[in-house]
Amino acid sequence: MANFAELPFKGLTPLAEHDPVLYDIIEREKNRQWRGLELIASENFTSKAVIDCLGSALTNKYAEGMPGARYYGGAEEVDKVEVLCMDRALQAYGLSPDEWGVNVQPYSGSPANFAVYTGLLKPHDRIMGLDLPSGGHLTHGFYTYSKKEGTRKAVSATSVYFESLPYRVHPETGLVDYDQLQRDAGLFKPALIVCGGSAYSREWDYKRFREIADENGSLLMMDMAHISGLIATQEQGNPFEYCDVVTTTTHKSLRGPRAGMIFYKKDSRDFETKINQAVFPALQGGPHMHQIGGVATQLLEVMTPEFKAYQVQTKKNAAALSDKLVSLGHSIASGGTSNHLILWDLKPHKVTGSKMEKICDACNITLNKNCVPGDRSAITPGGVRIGAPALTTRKFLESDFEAVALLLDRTVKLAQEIQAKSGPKLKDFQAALVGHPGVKGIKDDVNKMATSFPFPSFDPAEMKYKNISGPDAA
Ligand code: DSN
Repeated sequence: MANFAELPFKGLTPLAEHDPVLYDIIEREKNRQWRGLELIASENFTSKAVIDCLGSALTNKYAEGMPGARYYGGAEEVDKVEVLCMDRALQAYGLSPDEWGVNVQPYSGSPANFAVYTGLLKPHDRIMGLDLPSGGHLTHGFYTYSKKEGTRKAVSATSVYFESLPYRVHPETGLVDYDQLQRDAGLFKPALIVCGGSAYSREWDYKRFREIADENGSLLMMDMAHISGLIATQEQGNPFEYCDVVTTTTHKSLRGPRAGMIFYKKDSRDFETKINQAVFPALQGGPHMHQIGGVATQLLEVMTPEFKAYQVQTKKNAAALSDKLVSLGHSIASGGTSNHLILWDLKPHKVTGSKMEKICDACNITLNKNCVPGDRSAITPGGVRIGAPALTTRKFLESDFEAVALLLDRTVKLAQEIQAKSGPKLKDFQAALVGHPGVKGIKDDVNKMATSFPFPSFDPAEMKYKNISGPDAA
């Protein structure tokens, strides 16, 4: 065995030297992000400042508890980080510390939502949230039916530990069916109604939600994860006027690191104690202080005029993409968008969302299959979800998004052509994409376009892989 005392100290060895295998994968990932068109509505490219926090000494520190009341010593500096983050979070959303409090410790959005349910509800209390195929999130309560077992299957812990009944979007308008929600809530009497979703391109009628909640003695929670950047800059309606609790992730339109936050109303119901104790010790251990540092520094950026301009441009870009697709004869759910994303209904083209996702991936365009209003099966979604936040961060403007629409139009036509030969099976379709000259043509154009735009987080000039097709290109 080596003599420990004589061994060299290796703690300052850079990753490239310490672990060339992992370093190489990260460099490939950087190249992938730079050379492609990132259209996943929930993703974004964060700043170098945020990345600096994530790779900082803050990751070394345990700090269970709240600032000033930790279970570990040596927390004086991380206390300052968390207090700064909490102060900036309230400021960024224009909230008075007398009326609202915030917990910035959730590791991400799902733990944040579950902490609210754990803190404010009893096991098996009733929840109503937007159905997953209507654009809701798993954590808003979702059941599916298992054909194999012949039973209802609770997919997320929300429906394992609580009873949930979904509300839906109207199959024709694509808008939340508030009348159905009102009728069903009157019967179901939920303890909590959740608004917000992952694939909804229109405004939320918070006033109507509040009325329905009040008719049934329900709490009202908004999960603003997707639109938290738009809300901070008043580019979407204000949920804080009507809701009891507002949760969010911090890495979507807010453009911070991956983390979560819970805002709660301060009043006689003492949500503060209940939510803080649900986060820790009920559900989580030590907060990830490097993430909290990253959120704090992102919130500083959120309060700048530049960030407001970014959100305005994100909306313009999503609208430009939608309008161009419509002008090319495509069908967009609800006829367009009021926020950062669109839902493209591919059923008229007889191409499934899964096939479109696969062919786009092969062309270095990243988006995801998604249910669209009117879909009969959630297993084979009839469309794709497309978002503007990430490419807007890279300085894409409306004309650039129109060019993206043309690339998507070419891609769906190519999908139809390939499917006509491969047949309907996804496996055969995917096999036909490999080495296809049409795919290569689109990919080359995508790479040329994407690499002509700047990139935050890291300097492309310093990447190991700079060939625009990427090291793994066919
Ligand atoms: N997975 C996220 C999304 O894509 O919308 C939600 O958590």
